[in-house]
Amino acid sequence: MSELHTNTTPSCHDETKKQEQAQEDKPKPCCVCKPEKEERDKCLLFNTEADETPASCQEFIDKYKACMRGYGFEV
Ligand SMILES: [Cu+2]
Repeated sequence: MSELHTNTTPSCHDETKKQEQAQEDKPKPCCVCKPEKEERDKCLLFNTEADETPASCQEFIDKYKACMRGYGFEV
């Protein structure tokens, strides 16, 4: 099991726990980069007036993407 999970909320993806154990070396996207994701989501939440991505949020988006890529996820 991933140590990344010890700091996360328990409801993250309980129903997929068995699958996760089968691929321990690849964490779930919802288990990683949580602070980055939170910042990004917060930013987007407060900038909903435009359809396109607010430029002020781009740095958070990039940070999140870079983090996810570090775990092998393409965002
Ligand atoms: Cu998770």
